[in-house]
Amino acid sequence: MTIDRIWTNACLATMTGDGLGVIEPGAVASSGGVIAYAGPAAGLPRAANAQVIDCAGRWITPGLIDCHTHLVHAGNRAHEFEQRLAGASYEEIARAGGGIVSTMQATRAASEDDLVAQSLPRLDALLAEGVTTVEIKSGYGLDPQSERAMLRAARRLGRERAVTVRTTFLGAHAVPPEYADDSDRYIAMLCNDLIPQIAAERLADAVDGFCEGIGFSPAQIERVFTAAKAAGMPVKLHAEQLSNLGGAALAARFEALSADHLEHLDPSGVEAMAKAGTVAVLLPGAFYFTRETRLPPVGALRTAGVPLALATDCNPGTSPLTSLLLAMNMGATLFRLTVDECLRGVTVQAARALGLADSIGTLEAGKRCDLAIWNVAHPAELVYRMGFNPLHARVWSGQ
Ligand code: DI6
Ligand code: FE
Repeated sequence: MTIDRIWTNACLATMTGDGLGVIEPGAVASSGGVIAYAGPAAGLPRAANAQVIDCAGRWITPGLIDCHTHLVHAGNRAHEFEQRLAGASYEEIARAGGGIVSTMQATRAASEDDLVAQSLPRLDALLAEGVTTVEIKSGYGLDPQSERAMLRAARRLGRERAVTVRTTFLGAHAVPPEYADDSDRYIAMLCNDLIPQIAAERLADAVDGFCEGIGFSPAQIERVFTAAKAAGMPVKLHAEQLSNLGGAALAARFEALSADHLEHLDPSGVEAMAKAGTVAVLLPGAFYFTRETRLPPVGALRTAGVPLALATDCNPGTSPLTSLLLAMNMGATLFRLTVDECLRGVTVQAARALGLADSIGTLEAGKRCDLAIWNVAHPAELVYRMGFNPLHARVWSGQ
């Protein structure tokens, strides 16, 4: 193993163990894009020909991971934002044909090139804050051709930038107008045709759904999950965002990677998630933007030992947010997460939520060398500030 790069004179927040895993002074060495060493500076292996980067006392964290986004879509919904400011509710707008369906129309009308072009600025905003892995969902095409175009656009984003993209098929996001009077027939199309096809084309790494009164019932989601599992794909779920339909417990029964939102989660859902090891992905941007007042049961999740992740939920309707740093600040301020929980929520726990805990999320030998190097005196500053970006440098796969 030849060490090719070394970062010295740094403070490390490795995210190993229960907390931040602080090592001061620390150093990181990479070999072929993988971490060869992350630990006390004194233990750094010798490497005669390595490039040495002096971090001048800066902090290094694992590259940040945004584990729940809908960042590929066309258009925006600023007009619905204005309607909501005038008193309309999100559900009213959705039931009147706006909401997800209005973004669907814009997304269907866009070419794949358009989708990439419109989504790149959102991706770039995340990368500028040290994100090295991002999950991107489909769910605004809602027909076979447009859903696949969204997933291909997402994969292309991962080739256009130095970032890992994980794609998620969210065909069960909303009922498209063609199936308005027969959502079961839409679900049958997803299960029988589209999921097997997407699996065969390797377009998605996981399957998600929207389990909600304005989305799909638990019975319908169960069919989607059964088809996903049959096609060899892990599942996750938008659960208990607007109401309690028992979605998180259903997800846990299918060994879901994560259940996301969870404002209306009840104790039995918490227990089911804890037993299954399903990660709770909290989305404070959506909570803030929809002016939700019901808090997810953070204390109960914490007590039960459910891993807590944080993400932007970047989407045009309920969370037009492209800052994972601000999501951390909101996680602390709105949801009362600790600084350690916020930082672990966008690194080690977000990696778990994507099923990538073996390869990213901590600074440890053997993990991919994805780093964020920060101009801060203490990691708490990353959670504390609002709208300030202290990123010094971003390293993806050792580069
Ligand atoms: N929950 C959300 O918050 C987003 N999707 C979902 O299932 C909202 C999507 C939108 O309004 O466009
Ligand atoms: Fe979402």
